[in-house]
Amino acid sequence: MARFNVTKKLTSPIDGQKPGTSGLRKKVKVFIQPNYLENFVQSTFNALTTEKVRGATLVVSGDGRYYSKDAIQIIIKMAAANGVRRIWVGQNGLLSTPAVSAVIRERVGVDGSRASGAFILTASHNPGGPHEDFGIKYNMENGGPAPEGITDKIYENTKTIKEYLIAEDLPNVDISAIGVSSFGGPEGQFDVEVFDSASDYVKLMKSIFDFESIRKLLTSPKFSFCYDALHGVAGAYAKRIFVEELGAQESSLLNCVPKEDFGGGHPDPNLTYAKELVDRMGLGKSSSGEPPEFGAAADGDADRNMVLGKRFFVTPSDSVAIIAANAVEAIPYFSAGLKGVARSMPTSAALDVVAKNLKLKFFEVPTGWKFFGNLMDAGMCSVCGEESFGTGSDHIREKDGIWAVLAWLSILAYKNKGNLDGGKLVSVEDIVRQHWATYGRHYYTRYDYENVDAGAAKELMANLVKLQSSLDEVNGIVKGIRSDVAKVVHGDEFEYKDPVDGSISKHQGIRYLFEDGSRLVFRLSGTGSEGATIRLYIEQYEKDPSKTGRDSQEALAPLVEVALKLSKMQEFTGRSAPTVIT
Ligand code: VG1
Ligand code: CO
Repeated sequence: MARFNVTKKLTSPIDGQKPGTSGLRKKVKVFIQPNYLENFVQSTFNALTTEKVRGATLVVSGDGRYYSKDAIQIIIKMAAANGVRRIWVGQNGLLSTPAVSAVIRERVGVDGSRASGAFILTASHNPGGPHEDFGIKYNMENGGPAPEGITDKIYENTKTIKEYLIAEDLPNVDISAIGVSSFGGPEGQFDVEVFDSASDYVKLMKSIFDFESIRKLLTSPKFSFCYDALHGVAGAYAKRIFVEELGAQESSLLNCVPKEDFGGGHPDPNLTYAKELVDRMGLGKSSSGEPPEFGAAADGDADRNMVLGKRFFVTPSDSVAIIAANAVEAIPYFSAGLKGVARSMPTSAALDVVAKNLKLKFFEVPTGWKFFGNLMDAGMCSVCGEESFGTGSDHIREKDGIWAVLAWLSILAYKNKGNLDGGKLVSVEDIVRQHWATYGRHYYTRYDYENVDAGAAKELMANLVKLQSSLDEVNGIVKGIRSDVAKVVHGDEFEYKDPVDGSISKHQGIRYLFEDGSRLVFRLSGTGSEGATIRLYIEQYEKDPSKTGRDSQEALAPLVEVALKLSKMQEFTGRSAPTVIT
């Protein structure tokens, strides 16, 4: 057994290591600076405290983006030096974010051990490669992202750090081969176990869904399917689940080979960046041929999903509402009923209407998955989602891109039980339109202004907060912009008190609520790595079934105009149009 020693290295604080909505994300050139990663990792160990770190089993893996392999070796050496007993690594360093969560919660090591936390190496939907982004976040023993109490402590530690521990002479571990490598340190044995990235996750999915009924759907000549992993880590799971387990054609997988730079693309599953899929589904400018019945895409770390029908886009806010409305009938895991549902604040109120009709507990939390975890741990929430293409359930503590696709396939399989041998297929579009007819429709759009000057973005936000001190003034301005929109009845900055632990999160987005249920929300992104990104969320509720079929940009045009003029978007940012519209 190779032996290693522990070295104490002197270091000094590096600015800007505050974790955002989901971990620390920076350009690769920032991350590879001397001590940058080391400072953050040691600050995390220190925040967790020595008692929790010594003897622990921790997972280290990610979406496989550029710099991951080096980062994994550094974290292994630091973990060994900090007294960690075991490190688990997905083969080749690959684990999707939902798979990490599943591994923490479900996996038993070859020696019977269980993991109590994880470093996830990903910048999620941000591009990868030597000139793009790297990221790291820490997940806790429940499988979910570290709560603000911990991320705040990590950040404080990064501001005062003086030294870190590392086993410099520990040889690099071969993470391409499954198996256990053991080493001897000053305090005893240290193991690195490399395991198959997909099998625990696949097992979990099989325990949630009726694979047999999904297989019938996917292999029916009446149905056709397409999945785009955008060269993210989802590809490793898509092949195993959709092709090997469920019988989909190999040709239905697009971009399913994980790449360090995501093939040069932006691994963000939306109508702008998932271009190939969007074209295939008949929604692009260069679309040709008959589109498949169902299409979906994932982001870099496979926690996001975009669901499309033939020439039809399902908004993520509608998607979570539709999954919640159908879960009990269509998904065996939920057959005993839902414990409750939750959405992030900027997500449309489509889920609220379902909760009300089905008499389910309902929660509105700030943006970021970490806020759902407490509700789930307390048994208060089964299904939750965000407008940003994140959907999931209490099977793990992260959003789950492939789970969402399996949920949709389950609903389609359920609705088409009698139709596969004869009769007309109930399509994705049919399901969504039927949902609108029952519950009403929430017209919804999001405008993103990426890489705006950070000072200008702050001023724009401050101005919107200032305006809220007088609703009369706001209404005067609004009426001057458009006389056909409803009155603003409330304006605030969203604040959340966690019903489980009582912790309070402030400044979670600026809201303008209108008399007819419409909403304007303004937030600054917490996941960008350059400048600031302003997000503007616009929503309007339509209950009249005869009016739920309009084009959403057209239906929302008056509110969009109000939002842009009220916020003086162009004046502050110099932008006449957003970077992305979803
Ligand atoms: C964005 C989304 C948010 C999501 C977060 C992490 O955050 O808006 O809903 O939870 O990304 O998703 P922000 O602060 O940029 O708006 V992922 O897939 O990037 O981990
Ligand atoms: Co992601």
